[in-house]
Formats: sequence, C-alpha cells, structure tokens
Amino acid sequence: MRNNWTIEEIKDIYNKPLLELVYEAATVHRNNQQTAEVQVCTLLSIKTGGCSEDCAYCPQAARYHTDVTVQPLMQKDTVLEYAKKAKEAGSTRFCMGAAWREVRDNRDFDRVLDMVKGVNELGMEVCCTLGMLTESQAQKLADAGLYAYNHNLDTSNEYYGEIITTRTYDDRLKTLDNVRKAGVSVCCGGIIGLGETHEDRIKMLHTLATLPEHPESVPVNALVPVDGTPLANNQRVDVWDMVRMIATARILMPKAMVRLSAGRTAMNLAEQALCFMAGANSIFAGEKLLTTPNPSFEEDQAMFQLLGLTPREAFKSEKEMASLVS
Ligand code: SAM
Ligand code: DTB
Ligand code: SF4
Repeated sequence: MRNNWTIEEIKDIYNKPLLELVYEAATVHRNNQQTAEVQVCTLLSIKTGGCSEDCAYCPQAARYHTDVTVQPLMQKDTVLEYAKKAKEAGSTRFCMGAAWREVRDNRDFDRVLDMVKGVNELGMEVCCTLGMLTESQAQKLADAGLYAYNHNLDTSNEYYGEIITTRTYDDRLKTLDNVRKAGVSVCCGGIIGLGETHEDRIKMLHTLATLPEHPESVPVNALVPVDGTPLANNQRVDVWDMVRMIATARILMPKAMVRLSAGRTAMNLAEQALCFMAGANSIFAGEKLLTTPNPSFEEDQAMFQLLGLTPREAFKSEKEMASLVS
C-alpha cells in the first residue's frame, strides 16, 4: 500500500486512455478484491433538513428552498425497524445520516448512541454520518459499537471554499483524524459535478490516497442536482468521468471499498457495469439515498443477477484478518 503518491503520478493515471485505465484498474481490483462481490449498504436519514451549513449541493441546508421536509431525530425503534428491513433485503451495512453541522453532547446524541447499539446487535456493520465530531464523541460512538463513520472531503482543498463556506477543509481532516484515533473505520470520498476541474478531482484523490492510512471506504458521488440548491442547474456528470474517478481511486487505494454512490438513477446497467469493471465494489441500495431517489430493490437484484455479482457478507475484513492471524 502506498500513501506517498505524487500529484504528477495521479495525473498520469487519471489521464490514461480510458480503456487502458479501466484495464489497469480491473487488474488491481482482481489482485486485491473479490471482483464478483459487491457490498450492499442502506442509508437512512434519521434527522432530515434544517441544516445550518451552506454546502451548495445539499437539499438539506436550511438556507435553500428545496422540497425537503424538516424532520426531527427519529425514535430508536423506528430506526431499528428500518435496519431489520434492510437486513432482510440483503444489506450488510446500515448508515444513519443526520443533517447536522456537528454532533453536540445532548440527548439527541445519546439517542443516536442507542441506535448504534441496536443496529450493531442486529449483526450489521453500523455507519453514521453526523457532521463534525470531537475525539471523545468518536470514542463514545466506537464504544456503542460503531463500525464506520462517513465524512467526505467532497472536492479539492482549493475548490472547497466555492462549495462550502461554513467550515474548512481542515475541520474535515480533523474529524477524520478523530474517527481514526477512536479505531473506527473511515468512509471518505467526494462528489463530482460541482463545477470543479479535472485538476481538483486529482487533488482530492491525492489527499485521500496520502492520508496516513487510506480510508476503508471511498464513496464516489455524482452530483444529484436538486431544485432550490445553488447547483440545481449544473450539467449532469458524464459517465466517463465517473469511470475515470472510480478507476483512479481503485489503483491508488487497492484495498479500499470504492462505492458507486449518488447518481445511479441517471446511469443505465451498461454504465454501472463499467463502474464495477473499473473497481467499484459497493453500492447504496433501497428506493432512497438520504432524500433523493435511488434504483429500486428489484432493479438492483436484476442487475446483480445479470452481471453475476453477489452481496459481500458483513464484517468480512475482520474475518479475513482473523484467518490470517490463526
Ligand atoms: N451532515 C453530514 C455531513 O455533511 O458530513 C452528513 C450528511 S451529508 C448529506 C453526506 C454527504 O452526502 C455529503 O458529504 C455529500 O458528499 C453527499 N451529498 C449530499 N448532497 C448530495 C447531492 N445532491 N448529490 C450527491 N451527493 C450529495
Ligand atoms: C455519501 O458519500 N453519499 C451518501 C452517503 N455518503 C451519506 C449520501 C448521498 C446523498 C445524496 C443526496 C440525498 O439523497 O440527499
Ligand atoms: Fe448539512 Fe451535511 Fe447537507 Fe452540508 S452536506 S448542508 S453539513 S446535511
């Protein structure tokens, strides 16, 4: 595993002729992952809308007028019902998202800790995405059984200020560091289609691939333009750009799960197949991401069957580590 990649090296990879790049990424994928296996994750928005941040892509920011209805933090039992359904439908990871700038040490956080305990007891990998965290909050989540924490860098350090002004890139990096220190698995990636340049994408991949440890999961999102947000009229991301991002991420971070995240409803089966070929091995399943649509359970089942993909079992990395040690 390398975490000393240079910008020049990454640029050379990213700019390879497309099929050459896909071939190389597929080779790295084959040498480091079970290529027929795809991790199936389910997202649930446990607290929706009304967020104080100004992320230009986000339908949940209070300052933009979108169709999202604000909903307070769900009850634990309701969340556990959703988690059970997700498990029955074949998901092994359950990710709870809250439209918060940061976690506060209050009763809502205590309730989230209870949710984490409950989902963990179902035998699923529990993930949360709750905004910024302190070291002690990360530790409390870990103690409750949190498996992974999602916190995206979204774009390059240089372009970040064009998209979000209410926090800094360093704030993001600090939270990621706190998550690591607590021994929680890191899920960190970004979005393309924000108006960034290829250079910005390369710089973001550079930051991810030169962290002291690579994130265990790297979500690659295509912007879902939402009416009422400043990016509502952005052009849809070219699928070839998604393939290029996924392939480059796969080559740079061979052991990470690379997730084909937001934007799948705009992609046909052949386009998604190319993303799996290029090294994607994780998806979000279920009708909804947090607030925007996602392919249906039936569509994804048909896709898995057609492409010969199988869902990855839960906690597989730990089981593999354990078998290496024994
Ligand atoms: N509030 C928390 C935070 O900002 O970290 C967690 C929730 S936030 C919705 C999680 C991630 O969803 C963002 O970092 C962004 O990458 C992604 N996201 C949000 N809106 C999106 C959109 N319209 N299209 C694609 N990805 C989006
Ligand atoms: C990530 O990178 N993508 C997911 C998850 N992490 C939390 C969220 C996508 C959200 C898309 C917009 C929405 O549905 O609100
Ligand atoms: Fe809030 Fe997260 Fe949306 Fe930003 S991405 S506005 S922090 S919910």
